[in-house]
Formats: sequence, structure tokens, C-alpha cells
Amino acid sequence: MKEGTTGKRLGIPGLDVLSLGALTALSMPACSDTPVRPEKPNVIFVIMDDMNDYGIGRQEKVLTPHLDRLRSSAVTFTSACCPSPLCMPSRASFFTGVFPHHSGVYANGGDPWNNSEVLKKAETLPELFRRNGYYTFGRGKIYHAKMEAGRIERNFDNRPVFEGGFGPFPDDAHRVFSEKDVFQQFWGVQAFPDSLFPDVINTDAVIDFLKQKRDQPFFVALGLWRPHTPFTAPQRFFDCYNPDEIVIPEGYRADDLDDVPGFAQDLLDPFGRFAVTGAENPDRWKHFIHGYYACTTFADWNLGRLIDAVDQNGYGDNTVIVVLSDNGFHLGTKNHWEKNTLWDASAVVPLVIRMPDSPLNGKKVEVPVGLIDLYPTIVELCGLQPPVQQLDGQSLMPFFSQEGYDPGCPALTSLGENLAAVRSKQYRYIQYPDGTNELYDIRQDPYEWKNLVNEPGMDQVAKELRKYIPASFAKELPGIRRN
Ligand SMILES: [Ca+2]
Ligand SMILES: [Ca+2]
Repeated sequence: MKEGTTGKRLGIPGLDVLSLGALTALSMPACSDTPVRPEKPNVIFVIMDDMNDYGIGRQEKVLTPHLDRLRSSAVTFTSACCPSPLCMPSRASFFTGVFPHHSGVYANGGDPWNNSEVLKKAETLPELFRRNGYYTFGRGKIYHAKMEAGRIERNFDNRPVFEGGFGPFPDDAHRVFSEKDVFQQFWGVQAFPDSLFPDVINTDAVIDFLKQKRDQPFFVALGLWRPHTPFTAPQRFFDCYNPDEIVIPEGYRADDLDDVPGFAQDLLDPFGRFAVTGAENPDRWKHFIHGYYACTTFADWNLGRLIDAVDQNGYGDNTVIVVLSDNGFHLGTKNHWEKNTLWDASAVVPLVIRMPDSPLNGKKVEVPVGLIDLYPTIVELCGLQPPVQQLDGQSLMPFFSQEGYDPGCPALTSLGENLAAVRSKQYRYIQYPDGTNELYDIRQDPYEWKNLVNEPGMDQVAKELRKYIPASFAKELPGIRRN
């Protein structure tokens, strides 16, 4: 933890929360232009599921007006990486501050909260908040992996922590069944009314919570189920897009996999989805892209409702809003749907943080950071007693006060033992367990078309980046699922 910032309101130099707290305790009238606020800031996490960095990096045509609005008063991290490009391990990691290579939790399945000795003992961020006197309120898809009775109660004060699931699901006429895995029957595109969506119900619950007055600082985790499949959303979000204007992603190249190692190719398309929706069916491909765009704009609409509730209920000045996605999403690039890869499409995620009073709000940070950094950021920001576990990330707080700050470390994403990638400002280096690897110059080649690892003169670049791949990896939990 950085010395000297803890105890300052929101950690931003210039405003000392202890002074404000002392004024309150002595019942001294504050100056009319000096708001008196709780000592500890409130914190809200909005966790998107499978949302790409649209509107932040590429593909500006996808409509995220509320995220755009938030970004005008927030810091946007344009190269934020998830710790693992899958729902469960990503969330288990950033909610504990422990990297997958220390917990053994690299992929979905495997009951991480019971089977990982590290995560069994670790304090999740909500557990830490509660121990530090916060009221914790959770709704929706938060951890992905179920927690046993007892532990979920240690995480959240509210009841129920309604999750809701991925529904509503399309009917048979709107589904595409994978020929490779007939159990993947939820894959489809269809409109439904608002009332059927858990995201609407859960966002409503958070809005109701924000209308209540509290004398305790709070932490809210709202986990939205969209834009994750199935691509069901209310009709008006489909109507935001003209189907005739949907195009195949510009990052797609039919021959892109020619220079990709076999190990990487084996990770692709485990359900055969791209085979039935992709290059041989361009109309169907565009139809599914339309569905993903509609679900992204739907998720953004719920975000907008939450931001309005924060501001309209007087929490705007003392509440930090963190918007992130657990992983990115391929829409056919590298002949692949969804995630489960170590390229930018899976590993780079939206990360937007509104830190009231930051002089850098409205700016972009292009330095790679990780969702792993959120936990130590929050510990510093809120002045929390540290958790029992060793934290793997670095506090992001300097990014909110020092323009041009650069700790100089690439961001790490792991998908298994000896299966990991690092992302620097210029390059992505990927290492596979069989010793094969990839190297891309993101500045010159943002879609990672040309693997440079065997190009003359690139040995030194690869060697430097390889230093940031962990020297050892925890043994993977049994029972994992790579999807
Ligand atoms: Ca996800
Ligand atoms: Ca290629």
C-alpha cells in the first residue's frame, strides 16, 4: 500500500477526509460550499458478462451511450486485461486479488471456493468490506461459481442475492444447435419483454437500494448477465441497429490461423459454434453479431439506469463506480466465437472507473493494467484493513492523480499451467505448454494477424516479455471446463 494516501477522501491529494470527519464529530457547521461526506467512499462494481471493449477501443459503431456518458467523468483504461479469459476464474481472481497461477483456478468448473486451498482462505472483496464496517449488497451474476451456505452470507448483507440466470432462452425456431455439442441449446437470438430479464430485475433492486438512506458506507456488486449468450434482449435494442448495416468484423481474416500454433487452434470453438454460424453462413453470422450488439446496448441501458440512481440519490460525490467485464469476446475473429483464448479479443476488457474529484476524469489510460489490480486499489482507496491473502496486483490509485503514470509492467492473463500471455503497451506475447509461442505488435497490428515470434530480430522482444510469465504455476483444479 502506498504511504500517505490512505485516509484521504477518495485518495485524491488535496482533500483530507480525516479533517472533514473531525468537523462532523465536533458538530461544527461546515462552510456552505464544503460538503460533509462520510469518511469512507461507497463503491459500486458493475460487472458485465462477456462484453467487448466496444466504444473504448475499436468497433465504434456499437451503441453504449451510457458507458460513454460515464467515461466523460471517469478514467478509461483502454488496455485492461482479465486474469483469465473465462467467467469463473476471472471473477474468482479479481474478487480475491489472487492470480490463477497462485490459486490453480484457471478455467470454469472445479468448485474453486472449496477445492482451492488458497481461495478457501482468501477474503473476497465483499468479505473484506464487511469486516471493515461496510454494508454489502449483491445482485445478479457475481462469482459464477456457487458458494456454499455460510460463505455467501459472509459476503453480502442483503437477501436474497438474486442471480437469475442467462434467460430468457430462445425457442427452437430461434436457436442454432451446435452439431459438435448438442447440449449447447441456448445459442440463439430473440426479443422478449423487459419483465423476463434478470438484468432488469436486479438493476431495479439496486436502484431501490440506492433510494434508501444509510449511515454506513456501502459496497454494491451488480452482475449483469448480458451481453453473454443467449442473445435475447427487448426488441427496442435490436431496433437500434439496421441489419443491413451489420458487417463481418474487420479483424476477421480467413487465413489468420495459418501462423498460429496447433495448441492455440485446439482451444478454439469447443462447441463448433463458429462452424455453424461463421464464414460459410455470412447472413447467419451477421444475425448473431446483431444479437450481440443488441445485448451490449441492453446491458449499457441498465448501466445508465444505475448511474442515474447514484446521481439522483445524492451519492455522486462520494461513490466510486467501477464498470468492467470479466472477459472479452470473439465475434468470428480467429475463426472463433466467444472467449477462451489469449488474444486481445478475449483478454482485453472494458474498465472504466469514476473516481469523484480525480483531475484526470475524462482521460484515457493506455498503459496495460489488470482486473487483478482492482482489489489493492480498493484497499488503498477505502483505507481497509488488508486481507489475509497476499495480493498479486498493484494499486491503480496513482492513475487518478498522476497524468502519464506508468509502472512499466505488462498485464498477465492465464488460461492453464504454462498457458499464459503478457500484454505490454506495444506487444502481446503468448506462451503455450508445449513450448510454442506467439508475438504480436499491437501498435502496428491491432488485430494480431501476423505472428512475429520467428521474425528476425524479435528474439530480444520475446525474451524480455517472457520474464513476466510466471516461473511456476499452481496445479490446476480437477473438474475444469474450458468453455
Ligand atoms: Ca464472461
Ligand atoms: Ca495470423
